[in-house]
Amino acid sequence: MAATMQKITVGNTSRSCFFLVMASLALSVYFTPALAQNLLANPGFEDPISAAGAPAVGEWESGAGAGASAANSASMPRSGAQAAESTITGTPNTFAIVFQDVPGLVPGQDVVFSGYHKTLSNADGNQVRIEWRDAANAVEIGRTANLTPAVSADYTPFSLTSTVPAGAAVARVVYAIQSFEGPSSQQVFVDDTAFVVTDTATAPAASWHGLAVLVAILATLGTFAIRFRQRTFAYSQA
Ligand SMILES: [Ca+2]
Repeated sequence: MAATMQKITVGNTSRSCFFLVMASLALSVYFTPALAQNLLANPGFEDPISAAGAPAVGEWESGAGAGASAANSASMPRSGAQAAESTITGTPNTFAIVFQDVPGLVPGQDVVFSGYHKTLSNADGNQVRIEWRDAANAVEIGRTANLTPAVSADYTPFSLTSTVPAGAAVARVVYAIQSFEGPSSQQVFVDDTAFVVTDTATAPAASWHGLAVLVAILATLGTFAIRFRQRTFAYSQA
């Protein structure tokens, strides 16, 4: 009889604690997804790049001046079936650009815009930058300096780290090529891009995550403590 009672009690306790642990893990997962999640749509350019113009939330947009182009290309993908291809054909003072708007950001957040690029030309007029825009995506707050990473005949990574400035809520990530310093021919491919928040200035998200982990640990410790005490009690009654 005593053994039966003990089994039922431990079973109920185990289920309760198991529930607590799973709930805590769920909380932990729930409050974590904004971290290190790629916030770009169509990061590998497998879907069409739009030419409709800004805004560009949830899609890549392209633009180009005379003698230049930017569009999907199936000739040199790093992964999948397509990449973005930007070209300038022997033309001075022109450009080609692809860009995408990432909304919902908070000033103070550290972010990274990254991807892979390669070229079939010797010219190096590429520019990587983030243009910061207000919450209405109507006004540019400021922009990062242009990153001009070396681009070679094989795909190599590029990465731009920055912090969301005061007043900004949208990051317009830009990969451009240009020939403002004279006529040139350029052919550059971009693939496998990402925009991630690497930490957060929003204390609630960080503290909720920490709290969820703490609850999970305490629930697990509680499970062992309760089961140990009940088994000790059962043995003492035997
Ligand atoms: Ca691709």
